[in-house]
Order: sequence, then structure tokens, then C-alpha cells
Amino acid sequence: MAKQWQGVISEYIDRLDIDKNTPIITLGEGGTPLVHAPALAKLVGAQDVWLKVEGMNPTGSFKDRGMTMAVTKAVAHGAKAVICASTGNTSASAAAYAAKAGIKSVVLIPEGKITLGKLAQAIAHKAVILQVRGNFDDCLVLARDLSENYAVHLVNSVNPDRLEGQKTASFEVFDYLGFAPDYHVMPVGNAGNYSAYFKGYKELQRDGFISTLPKQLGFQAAGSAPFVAGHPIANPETIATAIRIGNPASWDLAINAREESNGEFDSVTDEEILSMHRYLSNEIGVFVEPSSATGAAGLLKFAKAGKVPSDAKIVITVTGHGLKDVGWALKDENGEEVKPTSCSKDASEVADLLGLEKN
Ligand code: AN7
Repeated sequence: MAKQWQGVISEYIDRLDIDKNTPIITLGEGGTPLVHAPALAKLVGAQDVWLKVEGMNPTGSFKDRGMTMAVTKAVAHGAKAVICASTGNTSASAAAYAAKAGIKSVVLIPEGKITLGKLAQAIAHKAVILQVRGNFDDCLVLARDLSENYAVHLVNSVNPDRLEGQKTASFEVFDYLGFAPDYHVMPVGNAGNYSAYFKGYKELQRDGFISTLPKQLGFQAAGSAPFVAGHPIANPETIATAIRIGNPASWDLAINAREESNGEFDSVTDEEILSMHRYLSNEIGVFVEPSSATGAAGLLKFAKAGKVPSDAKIVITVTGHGLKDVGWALKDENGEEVKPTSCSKDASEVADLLGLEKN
């Protein structure tokens, strides 16, 4: 009988910082597909490209890997409520895992700046939702303040349990490929994921599975690129709301990961993000939210600058599902709303409409 994937804590219990007797709060996260994308490899002039499709997690984003650990540990410590600041995906994940655990979740979101799909998830999972009159960075300051002074457990990625869970994505990449890629590419907001992948690869190196660390390429949206500026950005702006973050929480970890992995940070414009968002769904069959296309958009930018070696093996993490933010998919490349053509029930009329030849 086929074995069902048990969730990242059970699957990697020996490599995680958790007591083996801790009751696990899981929704079966992880075990996400690594989709081989030869067309994308050709586009960027690399030998191989794979997409780590994190939208296939239970709540549709990579956040679930960290949330299973954070909520498991919160419950183990007796927490009755968790809190997070979020651009949307963390709140969806926190709300779902809190529901599974039977505890309360409080989510702080920047007013008017999270997608409808993500808001619907937080509502569906019974979170207490507060829209803060400020941006994500303000929400995080508030969440930290409340968690330090009141009986509520913080589950943002400043909580090390989150990164500990998220590092399992590196293990999965290695387990699937049997080697580490030359480059690992991803979008960057708070840089928690970038730091978590580095942690995972470092442990694989320490344990003798890999000799060289993948060069980690982290891409931000141009209007929201503190790592490119070299300092926090007061008023980040981008259509990629998931990564509309000006003061990344994992700043020092990320700088260290970039240096040790010989990686880079760079930015891409909203136009480049939307164009890659369309390309991935049109040509590869992988539907992601716009923010999640930022890594691939950055890789294409590097390719155009002659920075992608032809023998490179590359993994790109696409972080969240396209269904979370459908508005962009419903428009064509000129920004016009796409409407399905209305038709009759008559086969010959429909065949004419489709331009089908008779056999
Ligand atoms: C789809 O949900 O910060 O660099 O509050 O939702 O680890 O922050 C989301 C971030 C990339 C960036 N892609 O990851 C939140 C939040 C998607 C995301 C990122 C996010 P980090």
C-alpha cells in the first residue's frame, strides 16, 4: 500500500529540534512537488531548472512548514492563543494550524493590503482579524509588543521554530535530486525562508550529504527592496503584496546566508514579476501568486545579464498558490479583463467558433 506523507515533523523528526514525545499539530504539510521545467531552463540558458511548488502545501504556501513546528511547540508550552503579523500567507497558515490545535489565533494585517483569498482563509479558520492602519512592518512591531507583554504566543518567523520547520524544504530538494542545486532562487520579504533554506543546506553539508552550498539568489520587488538598498525602506510599495516588507525580520541571518552561500540579492520590477507570473502559468503549467514569481523573474534578469552558466542546475522556490490572488490572472497582458466567449449548445456552431476541422 502506498505510504501517505506524514507532514514535515514526522518525516524529519530526527533532524528537527523537537522532543519526540511532543504531540504534533500537522495538516500533512511538505512533500511538495519539484517540477522539472525544461522550457524555463532553455529560456534562462541553464542545464536544468526545477520549481519547488510550495503552493501545494495545505494552506497554499510554504508557511505551513514553519507553522506546524511553531504551533506544535506553542501548544506544548501551554499557549492558548497565537498571534502574527502578516501580508496574508502567514495569517492563513497560523489560523489553520490554530484551528487544528483548538486554540485561538489573532492576526494583524496591513489595512487593505492583503489579497481576498488570504483574507478568506483567515476568516474561514476563525482567526480574530485586525486590520492595522499601517504596513506590515508596523504590524510586526505591534505583534512583538503584544506577545512580550500579554499571554499570546508569537508565530512570526522571528520565532526560531518557524525557520526550523521551513529548513525541511532543503532536505526535500536533496532527497529528490540526490544532490544540491548550484543555485537556489526565491522571493525575499522578511528573508525567513531564505535563511531557513540556508540552515537546511548547512546541515546537509555538516552531515556530509553535500560538499558545496547552493548559491542562494534572493529577489525582492523593486519598490520594496531593502536588501538591495542596504537599509530598511520606510514605505515599501509593490503589487506583490506578500513581499511588501520594508524592514526584514531576518536581516542578519540573511546577510550571513548570502555571504556564506556566495549568493546575491537583487530586485525586479512589478512588470517583470507579472510577466513571469503569466509565463509560469501559460508555459509551465504552474499557477502561482504574483509574489511567488519574483524568484523566477530575477533568474531571467540574471540570464539576460549573462549571469547564468549554461551547465547550472537550478531550483526555484515558488512560494504560494495562484488561487490566493486571482485578479492578475483574469487580465491579459494589456491589462484587459479576459471574458470567456459565450456560445450555443450546437456542436457545429461551436466547432466553427473553435475553428475545428471536420474529420
Ligand atoms: C508567497 O505572510 O511575510 O522572505 O506575512 O507570502 O520568508 O518573508 C509572506 C512572505 C514569499 C517572502 N512568497 O518570504 C507573510 C509573509 C510569498 C510570501 C514571501 C512571502 P520571507
